Amino acid sequence: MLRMTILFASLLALTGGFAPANAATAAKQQPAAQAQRVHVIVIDQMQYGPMPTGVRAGDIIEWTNHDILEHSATARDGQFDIDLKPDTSGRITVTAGTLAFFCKFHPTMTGTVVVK
Ligand SMILES: [Cu+2]
Repeated sequence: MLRMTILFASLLALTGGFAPANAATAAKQQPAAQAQRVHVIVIDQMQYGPMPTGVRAGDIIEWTNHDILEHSATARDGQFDIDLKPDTSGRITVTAGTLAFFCKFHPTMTGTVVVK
């Protein structure tokens, strides 16, 4: 019986789980298989620091403002608008796509993160 279960699981893995029930199971198992990671973007001297790479859907992007001025992380597509007073942080959980953002107080501050 155990052997049959293992075989069945292997078949599911091979087929990629096309049936809705299998897809739901795979989706539930995903968070455990891929730990959620936090990617920090430091703001300093009127700039966003280096953009994180290797970001996956479900990860967290955190902006931390080390500057003496207030900044923001504002999505170009309007999905989020985080005000960041000096020495504060804000975070979002990302979905797949290209995350383009800027500072609404200083629009020359821009950043882009690719989420896979
Ligand atoms: Cu700013």
